[in-house]
Amino acid sequence: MKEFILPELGENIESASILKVLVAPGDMLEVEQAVLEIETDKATIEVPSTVSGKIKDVFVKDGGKIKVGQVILRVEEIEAQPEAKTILTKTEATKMDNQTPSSTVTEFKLPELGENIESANVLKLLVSVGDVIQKEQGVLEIETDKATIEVPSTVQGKVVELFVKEGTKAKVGQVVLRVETSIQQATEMKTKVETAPTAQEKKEETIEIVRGSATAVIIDNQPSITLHSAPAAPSVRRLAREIGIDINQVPGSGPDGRIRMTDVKAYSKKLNESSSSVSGQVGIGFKTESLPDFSKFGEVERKAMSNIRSKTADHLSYAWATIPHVTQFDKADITDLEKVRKGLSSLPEQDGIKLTVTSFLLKIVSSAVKEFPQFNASVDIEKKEIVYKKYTNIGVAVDTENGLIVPVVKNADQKNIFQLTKEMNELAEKARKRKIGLDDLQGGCFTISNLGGIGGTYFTPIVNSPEVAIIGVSRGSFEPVYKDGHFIPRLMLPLSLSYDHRLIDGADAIRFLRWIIAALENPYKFLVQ
Ligand code: CAO
Repeated sequence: MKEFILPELGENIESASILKVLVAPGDMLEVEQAVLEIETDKATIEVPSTVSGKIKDVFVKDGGKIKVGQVILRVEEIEAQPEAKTILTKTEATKMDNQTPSSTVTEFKLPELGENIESANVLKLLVSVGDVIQKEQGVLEIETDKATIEVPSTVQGKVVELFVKEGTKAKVGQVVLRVETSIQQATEMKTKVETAPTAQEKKEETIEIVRGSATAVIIDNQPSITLHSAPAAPSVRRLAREIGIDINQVPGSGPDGRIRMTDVKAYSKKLNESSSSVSGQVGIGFKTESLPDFSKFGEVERKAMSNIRSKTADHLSYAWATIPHVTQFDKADITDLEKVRKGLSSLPEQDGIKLTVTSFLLKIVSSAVKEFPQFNASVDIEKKEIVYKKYTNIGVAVDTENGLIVPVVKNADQKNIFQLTKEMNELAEKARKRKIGLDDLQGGCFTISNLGGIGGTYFTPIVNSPEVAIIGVSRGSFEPVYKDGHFIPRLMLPLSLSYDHRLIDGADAIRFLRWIIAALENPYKFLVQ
């Protein structure tokens, strides 16, 4: 009999509420199978088992409380655990021979691949008949209309039949392969023991017994299987896979080195931080390609990156790799705004403060993010929460000799257009003179990047993470606009809104952009509101 207790859940977490018990006495339990759904102060978690066998007793109930270290269930072990080292002595092996070999055959079917995806092309088979596979091991490489995916197995054991071929189509729900589970493998190993292998044969057996990601070792006449698979729950493996991290490289902080969600994130962060080092890793787990020897093609000069450049590179790589970006383009007719701008800029009482398109955008955007709160938010993917900000701090990208800097105009919604312009100019000046303080660069909610003073038609700005949207402004120019049966010259301003599609839908993005455009096109109406 083996007991399974509630493992450590994280720092300062001693207990949890049980939302659902996912198993019952009599069930066959496998390692990694979820047994409980629990809720702590911080998250809702599925607790995966570290034991396998037939469940004899379950000691917890839905709706109850459970403490770390408390016994959840008891199992009767009937087969070797995949993560444990199984050593069969000759006597044990012979004993098994006298029993009817009870092997279980399990089918693995092509799982759901996403909405409206019913089938996929099989690009590559990653396993063969005879291989011993583990859960989460990639068994197929397939291609759908949307992506190329490696399909991980949900079963473990020895592959006895394969039902798909490379270059053919496979349907969702179709049986891909059948596996026979561990007793069968053990029986096979026993046969090898009895034939008393020579040193050379032992070596060959090592390869033959287990292929794939598992390795086999022979200790004297006792073969044993050591499955070198990183111990981690499927959800943790999935996260690692999604962000391009090799789970086997992640150090586990849980009991027996079990890898937790937090370990994968910490490892990813570490990789990210060391991305500028020579380790060959950049961003979140992406390998860089090594550079050619440029001097073969002509003269070159190498210069160290400035601190700003290296920080910008890290920050933008992170934002680009983690935020699913969409950019929406549109144009605003700023012919009337240009008149207002020139008129207001010449007001003597305004102390020579010259208004620009950026001034108007600062004012308008500060109001727009209040009308559309999802644009003044951040995504906390770890906690599956959205953080809505009740303050309005707007960042303005400033081009400096040392690189791009984004100072933040604080509480922009509470300031008039002249105050905003004055503050923006002071911040830009400080940034250019390298006098900007950390405080001026923090706490931004939304960013404006105006390249129009320099030129350009449209561009695709990168969202300034952890913000969720950024507006890019290109050069305003006169264009013929068809109105009342005639083409008339109008000053048109191209706008590019990039947004985080995890939080913002396309329809909301265009509504937000149209709101800004309406304000730019009706400056009097907007300013007197
Ligand atoms: N279309 C047409 N004209 C524009 C314009 C646009 N989109 N934006 C500015 N202008 C005009 C201004 O109205 C001003 O014209 P006048 O001299 O006739 O009044 C002139 O260009 C110069 O403006 P400016 O750039 O000095 O002032 P600004 O307030 O518009 O911008 C700032 C301030 C700090 C945003 C700007 O100086 C700057 O650094 N822009 C670059 C931002 C950047 O690098 N973004 C890239 C980020 S991603 O790599």
